[in-house]
Amino acid sequence: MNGMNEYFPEVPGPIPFEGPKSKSPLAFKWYDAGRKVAGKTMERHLKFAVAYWHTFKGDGGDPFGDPVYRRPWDVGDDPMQIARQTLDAAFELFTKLGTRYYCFHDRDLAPDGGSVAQSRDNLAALVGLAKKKQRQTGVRLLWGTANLFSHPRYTHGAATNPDPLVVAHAAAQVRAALDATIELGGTGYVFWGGREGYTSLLNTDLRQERRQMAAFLRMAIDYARSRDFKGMFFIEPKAREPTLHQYDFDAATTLEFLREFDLLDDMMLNVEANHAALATHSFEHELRVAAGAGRLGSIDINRGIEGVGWDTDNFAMDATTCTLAMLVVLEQRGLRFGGLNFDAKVRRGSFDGVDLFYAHIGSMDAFARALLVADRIRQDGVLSAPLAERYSAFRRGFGRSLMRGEATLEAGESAAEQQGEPALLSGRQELLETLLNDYIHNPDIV
Ligand code: XUL
Ligand code: CO
Repeated sequence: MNGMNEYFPEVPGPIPFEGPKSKSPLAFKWYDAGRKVAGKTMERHLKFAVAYWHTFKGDGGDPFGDPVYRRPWDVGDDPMQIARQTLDAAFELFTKLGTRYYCFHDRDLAPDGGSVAQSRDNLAALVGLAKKKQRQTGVRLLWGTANLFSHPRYTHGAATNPDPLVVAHAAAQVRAALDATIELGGTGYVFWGGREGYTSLLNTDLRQERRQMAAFLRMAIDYARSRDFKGMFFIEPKAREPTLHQYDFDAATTLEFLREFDLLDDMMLNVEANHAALATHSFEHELRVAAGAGRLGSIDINRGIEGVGWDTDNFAMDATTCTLAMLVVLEQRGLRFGGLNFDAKVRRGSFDGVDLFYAHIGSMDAFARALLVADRIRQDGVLSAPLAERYSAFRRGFGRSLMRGEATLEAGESAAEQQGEPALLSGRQELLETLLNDYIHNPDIV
């Protein structure tokens, strides 16, 4: 706060935990940072990160309307002064809210300086200030990234641009963003391929562009490792928007891309709920595909609006979706390098500063309760026991040798002949859905 301005005077902070009976909108009902669940505190399970771009740089503008938020930190003529004010506001919100992490794009933190050198200097100056604030508050950087999609030069892509000079500008930006992430102790670095895709195949060489993208990622990884970066690289799948088709379409496509170009050992996925919807998948599907490959690294926990075909980035509040997500996270024992980044924005009509608090508090409570419910579901083996039972026959006979890669068609034929027609067993889907509901809605469950 610089000892000068307070940007959220209506929120005294820090937001207290008051429990489910509390009626205060500025208190947590479920998120109790120090509470132990499955051997770890809630804070360590959930690792909430505030998204700098939506929360502090969002202006409520949409394709039909001008900016509507009047943020007290977004005033003045000097972009660097605005950046410093924004940083003050950000750390005020983090400390009042009790969120321990944040995420940013290079251009969120500091303005484009008009040249490679000036942009680099701008970022370095803000990184210096952010570092000081991190030290004062204990708030940490979860991941950094570079905005390679807003500037007009990236219209036809950044790494996948047909002009290598554009790729070179992207390289300069990523180098500075990596330096910033390393300096601030970030445990992750994200690549979201905003414009790495096409709007028409008539002017696009797919093979060429995918090779460019792989070479670019390799360059960035090698640079960061040479600078002793010990964190993880995340790639964030998204099907479309702003391009018609993005090369990191969904988790399965992205895993295949990483495998094809030998990047799988260095990268994990940052799965975003709303992006899953754009690929016509459920959030749970994307999380399970990534986790199944051992590559679920971090999560953007926003939510889309059903039936809407674009990235609305609402705050996640839905109990079922959150519970299914936390089940996956618990199963893989957490997100070592990543966390839960909100990547969500308040609606255009929610323009008060206090709305930012209501939004984060509501979503934190939704995930905190989801964590408790998911833990109980796991402890009681509600889903895991029937699942293990369903595949149990693979522990013996033909099933076992199949899984060991030792089976033959002839062995299958003789098992089929000897054992006759298999028993037809119900999948019990509706029963499982009911059990899930019981756990989610039972007020005594946690
Ligand atoms: C865009 C999106 C980004 C990434 C970071 O849809 O999700 O905000 O999370 O570039
Ligand atoms: Co995202």
